[in-house]
Amino acid sequence: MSNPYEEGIPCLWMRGGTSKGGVFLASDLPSDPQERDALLLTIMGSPSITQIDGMGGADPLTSKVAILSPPSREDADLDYLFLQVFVDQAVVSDAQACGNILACVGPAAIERGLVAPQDGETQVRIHMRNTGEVSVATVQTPGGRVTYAGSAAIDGVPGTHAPVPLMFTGLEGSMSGDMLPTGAATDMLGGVETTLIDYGMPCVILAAEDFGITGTESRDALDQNHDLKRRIEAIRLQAGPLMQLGDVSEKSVPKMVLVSKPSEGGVIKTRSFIPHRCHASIGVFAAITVAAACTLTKGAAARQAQLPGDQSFRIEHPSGVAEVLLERDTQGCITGAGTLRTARKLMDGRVFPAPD
Ligand code: NQM
Repeated sequence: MSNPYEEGIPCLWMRGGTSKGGVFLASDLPSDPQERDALLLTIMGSPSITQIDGMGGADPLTSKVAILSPPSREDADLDYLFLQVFVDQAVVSDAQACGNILACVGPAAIERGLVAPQDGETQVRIHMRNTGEVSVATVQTPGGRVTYAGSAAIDGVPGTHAPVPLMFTGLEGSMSGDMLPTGAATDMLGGVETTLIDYGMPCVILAAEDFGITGTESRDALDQNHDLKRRIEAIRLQAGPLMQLGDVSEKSVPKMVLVSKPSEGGVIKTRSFIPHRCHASIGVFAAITVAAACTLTKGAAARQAQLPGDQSFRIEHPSGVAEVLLERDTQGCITGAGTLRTARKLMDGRVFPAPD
């Protein structure tokens, strides 16, 4: 029987926020998840640290996939499934969301005819299948066409582009059931104080100083610090089951976030491991979760945070600052969150899996 994918698979290659990946329609991919994942591994060129035989960029941030399909619930315009294609392991994981790739989902849904554009701006309600929430993205559509040009800038991406504001509600316990899955703001793991928290992304918050570092080190320096990475991974493997995530040895969650005092006018400084490489900036949901951790009464984030007088939480990271908006009620409980991202269409064509 001939290979149905021999002629290539329709695909958009897009940047969303500070990440990059392939955007597919579910109807263009195998419906069997195992068959689909095997195909995506060959498209990205995984497993291989260089991903030389595929589209992946040899970095978890550029080895990502979004799969779009018609909505499975009435309060959404489409479904979005995020898949992390591991670079050096034959693993494709749906066990996390991605708020950066989410930024290109609204524009891609309009480009692919899943959502009708308005003249001016188009609000796209995106059901994030990984975690179950609906996010609202606002896409610039002057004259009923998506535009990627604009004056919005985000740290970690050169130049300016059209803004894509993203708003969220109901992020508490996105994968862990509760915002504080152990019921406590702090737990001792591996001999250090940790905060196990999930407000959009399961994260383990750690004080950089507890690992003998300042928290201002570069991504490369931290990636070379094998002793640090071993200690962090041992804590991560213990945290997984405590966060209702099961055995996380082959999962990309929880993310491990080292925090220290801010030095660039932000709320807190971060260095995050996602989970085995240090992030060049910080994930969207990880930044929102760190902001939530800053509002707790205990823990390394709360202790070192310089809380803002308004809703704007600026989270410092290795390439600048991520802006997070946290809405809180009069009791201080978080009721919603948001962030500003940009996106860009890089390629619209057909991608070819490895020949049989
Ligand atoms: O936390 C990287 C990214 C992400 C995920 C990661 C993300 C998020 O920067 O919402 O965006 O944590 O694996 O794309």
